[in-house]
Amino acid sequence: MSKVSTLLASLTGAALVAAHGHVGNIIVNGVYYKNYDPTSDFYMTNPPTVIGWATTQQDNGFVEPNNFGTADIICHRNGVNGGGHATVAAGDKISLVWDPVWPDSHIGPVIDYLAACNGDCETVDKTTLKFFKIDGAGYDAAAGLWAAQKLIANGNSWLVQIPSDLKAGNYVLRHEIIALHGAQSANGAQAYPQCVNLKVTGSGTNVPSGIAGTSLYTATDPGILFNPYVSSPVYTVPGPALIAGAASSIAQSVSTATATSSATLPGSAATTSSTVKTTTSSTSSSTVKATTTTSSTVKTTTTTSKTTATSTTLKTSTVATPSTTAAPVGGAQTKYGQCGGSGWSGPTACASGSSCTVLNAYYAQCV
Ligand SMILES: [Cu+2]
Repeated sequence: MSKVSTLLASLTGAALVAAHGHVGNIIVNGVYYKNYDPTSDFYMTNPPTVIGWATTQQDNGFVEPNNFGTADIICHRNGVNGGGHATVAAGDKISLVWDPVWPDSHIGPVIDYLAACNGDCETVDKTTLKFFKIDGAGYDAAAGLWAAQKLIANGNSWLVQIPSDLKAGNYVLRHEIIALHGAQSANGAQAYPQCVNLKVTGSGTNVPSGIAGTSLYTATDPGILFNPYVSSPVYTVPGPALIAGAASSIAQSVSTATATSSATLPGSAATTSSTVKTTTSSTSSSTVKATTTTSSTVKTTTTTSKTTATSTTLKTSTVATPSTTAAPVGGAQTKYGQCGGSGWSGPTACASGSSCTVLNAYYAQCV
């Protein structure tokens, strides 16, 4: 690093404003649920009812460590309950897909929590939620990868498993990336919590104890104030311990949606929009492929039967597939995208309406 970039890093390190994304959709057993889109739904008079919580994250931004003791850390800035929920069975896997593509500069952990709503999640007071950690992946020394980098490699998605012994009921899933690219400076980490409402079915009896969202982290936790730019990071994932029996993450794979569903309103039965058949394709050679077949008709509760198989023929009833972010036009980076920094080999020009701004030696962004 040159003296100039060192100086630049020290000057800008405390004032990082790089902002980077939200969960665009959630895939549950092959069914696609739109999430709240803070970059568009916020501006609508009547935004669609979704399972995700509304936020004032119009800039795709983050919660800064100085606000980790405030209600903003619970379900992102000014989080307001999602108007509906998705139904899942205990033990099911849920894919959370980030939009736009998560930038590779934004290294850090990926963490998931659940909190029982003890009633409808659509109306629960978020400050009463007690979160317990069901996964939390940091730096994988063997692979030399941060969890956020694995998320990018996994189609910008993260697969989360609902504990198989979880008691049936309504829960808020709090999924989060904490970006550490500026975390060597005080107040430099960036938390991107995303909340969705789930109705969990099953015969389990376990509701682990949890803690308030405002008690999850402090600005000086070892996993929050942390310099990731060392050769072999030794990183402690912040927050409470994992619940008993949980792993730091499950094997990741990309979920493909072949049907869409809207959020189920409180007190209503779940409906699916069409016949569903899905394939989950593994990106890990060691992972057994899981094939989930879901048969349902309109106005029936989705029922699933699971088998394990190594391959499947997909009967296509094309409905909707997850939206993808358009590639930069003409080689220019899109707004909020990365356009420079140490090791960066991507586009250095910005689309019209934004310009490439150096934030530190490792990162420049179209803003
Ligand atoms: Cu960013």
